[in-house]
Amino acid sequence: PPEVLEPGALVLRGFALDQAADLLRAVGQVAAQAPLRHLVTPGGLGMSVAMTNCGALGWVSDRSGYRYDPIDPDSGQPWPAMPARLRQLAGDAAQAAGYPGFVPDACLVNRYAPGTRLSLHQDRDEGNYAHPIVSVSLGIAAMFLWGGAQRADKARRMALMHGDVVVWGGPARLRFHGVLPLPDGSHPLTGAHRINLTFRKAG
Ligand code: MD3
Ligand code: FE
Repeated sequence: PPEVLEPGALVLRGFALDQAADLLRAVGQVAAQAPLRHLVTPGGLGMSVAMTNCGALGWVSDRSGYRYDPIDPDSGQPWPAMPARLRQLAGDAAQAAGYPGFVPDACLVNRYAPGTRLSLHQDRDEGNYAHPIVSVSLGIAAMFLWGGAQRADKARRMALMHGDVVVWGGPARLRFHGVLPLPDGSHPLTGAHRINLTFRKAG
């Protein structure tokens, strides 16, 4: 059963476990068309997380800022379509967490190598905060940081393991969050990496 983290936020431990290999195959097909890359922040630093997208909209960052874009700036082509099994999994997880009817139009693929971290931030580039965000963890486990409504609020730590799905909606939608540096390790499906899929309704 889903475990409530706080009102609006639920973790579904192992929800994606039986589909993990299929999901990673689909991610491989996406990355063959739209390769993983290190985006540059508006401040000019390269992000340590490697990213790509599938779906009608993709999250991108460059010197001019953050945005959702229908075009992959590296190829000049639309992002690869969101594979049906990915969209289906996100919808099923949202439903299991109490958010029926979630149809994501953006799937951000984050790849963490050993030492890669994601500093504390909010997800606020989406058009409508009424929709939840669904996140799927695959491969090496990471320590997730989950804070409050203010950057300075004390953050809790939670291990996110292969196959775990987290749904963030309602009052939890704008929580500060991040990921601690990925430990060294080896996973049969992802090697030294962690792959995180983040599904959003961005448009
Ligand atoms: C809590 N990704 O892509 S997923 C991101 O593991 C991002 O790659 C992390 O933060 C990762 O923006 C965390 C869990 C997550 C995603 C979105 C959230 C937690 C969230 C939105 C609001 C609150
Ligand atoms: Fe985020």
